[in-house]
Amino acid sequence: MSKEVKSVDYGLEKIFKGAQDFLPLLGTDYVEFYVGNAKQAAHFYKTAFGFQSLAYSGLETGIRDRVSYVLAQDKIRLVLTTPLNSSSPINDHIVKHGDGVKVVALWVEDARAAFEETTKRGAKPFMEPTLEKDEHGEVVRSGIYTYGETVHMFVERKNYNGAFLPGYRKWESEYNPAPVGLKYIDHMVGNVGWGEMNKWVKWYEDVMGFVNFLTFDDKQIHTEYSALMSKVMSNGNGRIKFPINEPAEGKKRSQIEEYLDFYEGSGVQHIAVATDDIIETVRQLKARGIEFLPPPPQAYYDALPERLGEHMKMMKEDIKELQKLSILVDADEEGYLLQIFTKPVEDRPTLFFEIIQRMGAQGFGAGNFKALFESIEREQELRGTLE
Ligand code: TYF
Ligand code: FE
Repeated sequence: MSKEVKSVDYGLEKIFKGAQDFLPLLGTDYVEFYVGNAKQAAHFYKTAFGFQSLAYSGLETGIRDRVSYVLAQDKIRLVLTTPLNSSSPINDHIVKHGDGVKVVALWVEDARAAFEETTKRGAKPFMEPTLEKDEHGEVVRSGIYTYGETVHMFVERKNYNGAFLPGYRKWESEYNPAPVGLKYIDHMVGNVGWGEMNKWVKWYEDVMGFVNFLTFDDKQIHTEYSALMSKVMSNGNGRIKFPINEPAEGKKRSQIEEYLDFYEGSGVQHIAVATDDIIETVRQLKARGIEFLPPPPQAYYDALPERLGEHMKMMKEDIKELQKLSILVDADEEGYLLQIFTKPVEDRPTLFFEIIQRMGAQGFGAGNFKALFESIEREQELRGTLE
């Protein structure tokens, strides 16, 4: 759906040229969550995150075993799916992982070729290429497994002009809370098990043709207590960015270990969504009950002018305003970025959201890692999961 997101042109082309073009990706098509109660989850994403009702599938549309609600905000589409009986395999996913992301769907020109090219390179199939059609046109989908039980679907929308996919009907609702300014998915991060990061880096290189364009080792990403490693994978046009984290040895239990324990395996850790106006977006989200990580200490904001140097002059935002909302700031050669992280949005300390506003910078906020991870550790302490 992120058709209008321009490919990055900040000197990264050279790196992206290393990517292979056997799997051209047009953007993120949708993200599907398996949840215990999709009706209530949909209400939450509408009320608190400002998503709009888009499409529905379930008993009323002839689907007997599951219900799916589709929500949209600008280019972002979320699908919330719940099983309608105990024999659905969706239950097994929920029993093991709790509510979480099952599908990261990618928009392609050719879903059959995407399936062939990736399975030929070793991907484990999830769904053979399947043509779906209704009075609004045709869609071809196929799917492969990535880390854990997570899946990449490939979605080829021929000339489809229905609400979402064949089998769905338009969802008209009288309850339509205003959007909060979320625009598109900037990146989605996976947590994988001990020592598995490089295996999945290689998988994205070999199977998907991605390149590793940023690496953070445990020397860069650590606090007094814990550490992690992270490698950012990107496709050739820079529209799809998948950082992959693995835990590293530290004195106490890291947030990545906490995730792996509670998700009972590898999975999607956070979804970063972009806004053009983070101050207004975060104000709205807070007013609607979204909880963010505790603020960094005063010293973090005191040190900003020195850390940002020249970039301070470019900044349109008032630091006091950012501090009031606990928004974090980082900068690199290309510009700066503003970001903030929610607490987990499930009862298990697993999936959370990042809100990000890029003002040129194409990094991931490495300058914030320490403050961010210390905030997370304060939360872990309250949960008794830091040890
Ligand atoms: O996506 C990123 O890399 C940043 C920072 O557990 C980050 O959002 C990295 C690891 C992590 C939480 C945030
Ligand atoms: Fe992130």
